[in-house]
Amino acid sequence: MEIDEWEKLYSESFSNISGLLKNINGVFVAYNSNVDAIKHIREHEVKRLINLLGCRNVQQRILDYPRDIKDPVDFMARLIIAMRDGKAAEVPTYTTDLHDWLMDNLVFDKARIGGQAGIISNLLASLDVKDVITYVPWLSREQAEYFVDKPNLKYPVVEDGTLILKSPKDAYEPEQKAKINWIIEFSKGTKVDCSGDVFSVPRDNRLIVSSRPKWLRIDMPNYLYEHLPELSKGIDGAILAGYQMIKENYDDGSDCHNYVEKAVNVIEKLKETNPKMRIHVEFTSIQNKVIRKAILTEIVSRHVTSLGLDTVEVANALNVLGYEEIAYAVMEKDEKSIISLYEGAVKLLCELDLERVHIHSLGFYICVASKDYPLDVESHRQSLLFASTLAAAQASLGDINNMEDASAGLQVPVYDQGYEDLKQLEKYLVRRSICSAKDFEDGCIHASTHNLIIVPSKVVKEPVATVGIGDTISAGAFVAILAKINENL
Ligand code: 8BR
Ligand code: GLC
Repeated sequence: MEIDEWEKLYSESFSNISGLLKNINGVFVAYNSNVDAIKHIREHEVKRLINLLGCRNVQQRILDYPRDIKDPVDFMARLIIAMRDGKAAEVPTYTTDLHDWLMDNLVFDKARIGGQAGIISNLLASLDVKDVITYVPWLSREQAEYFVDKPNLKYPVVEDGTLILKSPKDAYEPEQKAKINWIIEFSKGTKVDCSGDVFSVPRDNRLIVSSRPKWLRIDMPNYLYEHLPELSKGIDGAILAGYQMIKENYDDGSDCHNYVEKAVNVIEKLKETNPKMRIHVEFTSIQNKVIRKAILTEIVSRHVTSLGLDTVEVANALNVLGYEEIAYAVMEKDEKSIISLYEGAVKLLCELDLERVHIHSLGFYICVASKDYPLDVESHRQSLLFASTLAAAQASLGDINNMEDASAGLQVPVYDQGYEDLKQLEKYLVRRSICSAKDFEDGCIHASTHNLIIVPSKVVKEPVATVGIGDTISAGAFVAILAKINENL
């Protein structure tokens, strides 16, 4: 299909899906909402911070590759690594010292809702999805203010033994502190000079410093847990994220296994009255490999139906599942990496016993679905095109407040580089007789063990910000699919 035919399909899919979203009865979204303090860092600011901390110190720490941030030098090292590679990263910090240092030395440009669950809840509520039930175990007053003020966004509480859905603004814990993450966005072309070691940032991206205070728990009080079957009766699906915050060990003697078990119990409880409920997990950057593996093999595998991830996350996931070679090939910046991405998607689908794996990359999306998925490949494709339109709207406007904002994404052209990149995968699949060139170009493939949907995506040349676009893509495609499934009922 030529690019202009894709553009036409984009408009048709957007109008089809936006008209169908009303078919959704409700969606449950948990766990991680936080406040994002966003700073777009400029060349002179990077230079000032390097000078302040000492270039040698920073260079040494880059070699150490800190997996959590204990001091400003760790921060600077991870920032330079992210800028050098143009790759997104999320690194935890366990004290508030860095927050204070950043406030003194950098200051943020704006604060907005953060966390995958927070971003997704606001997006779905803004698109007028019925009953978006959001849950965050640490709902503070400050956090509640960042949720959109819409009657369809609800927070579950239990009063006198009865489940009530309230606005988050009426449900917060007065004593609860806010979780504030720092998002350092950087632009393509920014020059960094660390004592003669000079590079130019290859693409727009960001480093996230994720605050992990001691009270942070991926958990749910028992009284709410007991009401989950009642809550899930009226909804079609759940989007779960935030498991990366599970720690190996806690001060009170509990460990990751306790929290993994709780996470699985919540999913099973949701399915008690609604066994067919579709559950999507949005993956993310998880530094700790023990936790990364436990999330995939113990929470996602068998319990979840759908997984969303970006390319770095695909490599990370494959790595802990024992597919180091494919993981390595995904990260290689050569023509074959897209083939490995596809192979990796199939491995994840089979190994984790999923119905659907959706990979988003800059320029194209690859989705593999099980043969028995109750939706045709054309509907999957419509869902991906709807998601890409949302991503383009988010990248151009920074925020999507309603369907009209979302439709602004249609003005963004399909990225020709992404369209070109797909040709390598086409050659590979056609050569192996997995599909015909025509099927590949239409993006709808029936392979023998799975279905495959591939679309070129819309990319904004100068995005307002990149944080949260992945969440928007995955949530957009997932609810589009729920709407399509309900249309067929
Ligand atoms: P994560 O947040 O999970 O890393 O996902 C980011 C996604 O945002 C990428 O996979 C890419 O598809 C999308 N994206 C980025 Br980054 N920049 C974009 C842009 N300028 N326009 C549209 N999509 C973008
Ligand atoms: C992670 C970060 C959060 C950010 C989100 C965007 O959840 O912790 O700060 O808003 O990713 O995807």
